[in-house]
Amino acid sequence: GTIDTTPVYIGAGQFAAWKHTQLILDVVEGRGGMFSLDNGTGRRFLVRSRAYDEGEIAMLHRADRLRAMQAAHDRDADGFWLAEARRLDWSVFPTRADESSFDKRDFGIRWFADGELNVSVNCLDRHLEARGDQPAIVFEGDEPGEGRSLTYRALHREVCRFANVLKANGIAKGDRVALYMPMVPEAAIAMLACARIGAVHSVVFGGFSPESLADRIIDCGATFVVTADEGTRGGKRIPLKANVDCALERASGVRSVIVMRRTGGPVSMREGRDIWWEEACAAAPDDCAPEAMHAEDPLFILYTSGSTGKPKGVLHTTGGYLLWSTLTYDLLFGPEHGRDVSDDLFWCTADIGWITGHSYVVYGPLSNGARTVMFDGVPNYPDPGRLWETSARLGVTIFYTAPTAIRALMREGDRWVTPHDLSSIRLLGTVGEPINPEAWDWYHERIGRGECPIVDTWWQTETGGALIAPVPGATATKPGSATFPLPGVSPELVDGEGQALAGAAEGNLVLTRSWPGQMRTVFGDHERFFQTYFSTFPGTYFTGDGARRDADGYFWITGRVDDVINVSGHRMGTAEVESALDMHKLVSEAAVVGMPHDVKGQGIYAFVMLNAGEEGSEALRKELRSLVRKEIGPIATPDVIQFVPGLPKTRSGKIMRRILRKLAEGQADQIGDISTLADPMVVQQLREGMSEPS
Ligand code: 6R9
Repeated sequence: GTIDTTPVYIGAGQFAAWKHTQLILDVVEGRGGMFSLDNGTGRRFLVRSRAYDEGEIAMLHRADRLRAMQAAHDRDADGFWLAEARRLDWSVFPTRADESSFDKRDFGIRWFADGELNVSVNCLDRHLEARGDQPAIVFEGDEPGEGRSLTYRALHREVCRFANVLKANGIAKGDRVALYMPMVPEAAIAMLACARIGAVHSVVFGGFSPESLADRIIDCGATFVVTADEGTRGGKRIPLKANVDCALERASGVRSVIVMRRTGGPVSMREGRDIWWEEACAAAPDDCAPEAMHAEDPLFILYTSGSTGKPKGVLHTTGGYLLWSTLTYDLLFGPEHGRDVSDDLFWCTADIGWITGHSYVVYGPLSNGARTVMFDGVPNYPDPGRLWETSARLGVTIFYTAPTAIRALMREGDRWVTPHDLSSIRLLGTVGEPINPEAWDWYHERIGRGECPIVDTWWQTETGGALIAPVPGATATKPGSATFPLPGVSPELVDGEGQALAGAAEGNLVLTRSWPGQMRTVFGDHERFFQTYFSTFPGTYFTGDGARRDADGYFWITGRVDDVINVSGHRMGTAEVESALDMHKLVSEAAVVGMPHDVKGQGIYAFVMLNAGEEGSEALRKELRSLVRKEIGPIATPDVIQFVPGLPKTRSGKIMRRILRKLAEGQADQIGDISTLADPMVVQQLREGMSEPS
């Protein structure tokens, strides 16, 4: 941009108002000197200020540091990544960084391949000397104030104990362990214990049905399941152990189930298979030598929905994933200048059943020596003030949640916020879906007092950690934009043919080079990994998202461009919901699309065609809804079910979802060309049927 060389004089107040919204480009002189600002329009100012403090100076250096990181990466990428790798403790430091290729001929993702380390050592042992007595996990239960905190020393001891329990039950390096747990410290303990002995965990969200749990256990070949008697959510109980029993009728490869007592509710324990957590741990020694792992040894498998077929087992490995969760936690949520990471209390509200819970409840914070909150409740229990009451009571300083939660709480009104003193909060974050300006403003004003920066982090299960996000204090934000790539991340927009689009443009979001946190494979199906992500736009990783880049270079994620819908920040493949509906004996065929939803972001709209001669009814709708709940889980329940006489198909028999999406969005007048349909009359029938659905 152009530089206006006439100095503008600003005072402390003006500086404070600008500091989170203006991009500070250069410190021209030192303290009390001159620096230049970019007001977001690309116009640069030279600014002289006499009234800023140490913290503000530090912020200028943060911007400098970020630019220096990017420059170092551009000069010598491998040198940069090896220097960043020093953030971790390695038993064998790697000599090589990126050996990845997106090309079909020598395809593969590999980072730091000759390095060796252990994730639990990085999250625990290395903090013991300086932080042994500092809280690591601050647990908040379903009932307000039901909680406890575990120091790094206590967590280390529990992890070692549980690692010994796993070993005593025959679990060895490389074996898969399924976790079906509430949001309790024991869940993190089990994850870290797996990491300690080199077992591969696969966490299954506690809200998933026994069928979904069985599918995942079978797919990853888990031989061991960790669960609790019951979970509690919003005062209600979830029969976790009973669900496991049900899943194991089909998933017969499981040898043992370890059960922690959460509620004391009744469970049936099968002799020779089921063990109580407390009893097993009481008998276990509390020291356990960590297994030395190769950087590319698997750390975990986490299932996520795609546009086709069953959920994919996303596999992350040891070195790259840990570096990415560690580095991004520090860049986005790290301490302010002159402060220690433990001065903050970090609360990420995600469940550990999702990637956000893996990277920013457990691995990223603990690797950095932070204090991380684990919350086992829901935002509206006992009332819609819960998150704010709890933040105030615990003294949370960094709060990270999903736009859907913000929208839901915003609708409840400010009276749930105002009674609580949120002055401890200094930083806010969002993840999971685009945030709309109205929710952004409310979050900023009501929760962030109009002062806290909002870190909008774009990423995916597949990316391991954030890729596009503002670095607080260094990146000027625009509400609704995830802003710029983090250092070393290379997003590009391409058109339908894969041609790169320059400047301000809208297109498909791809990444042109690997980063350490990238997934390594789809468990058990490497070919599917390549096909899903690298075949659409050869030579690049295709995210499945669309995005826009504005004239200032800011990225705005516009949402999925494939058949994945995002319901309350949870990813769902339309194909999964369809195959659940198809299981009903009266259903001939179902097609599912997303629809706009005020709170959930997207809702689920199902077009259901019944067998010839069958009539749709309210009772059948209820049956179909409960079928989906049983097969997948409550989060997949359709919002609207419309019974239809036919589905819009091409002559080759492919459902034209574009048309269904328009109908579900209430834009029947914008359907466009339907000449390629086998039977264009179908569209008219669908439109006529639209007033009746519920
Ligand atoms: C971390 C996580 C990934 C999909 C992703 C995109 C959407 C995530 C976003 C966002 C706009 C953001 N998404 N963060 N869209 N702005 N800040 O959510 O992983 O469950 O795998 O979902 O979520 O569509 O492709 P995951």
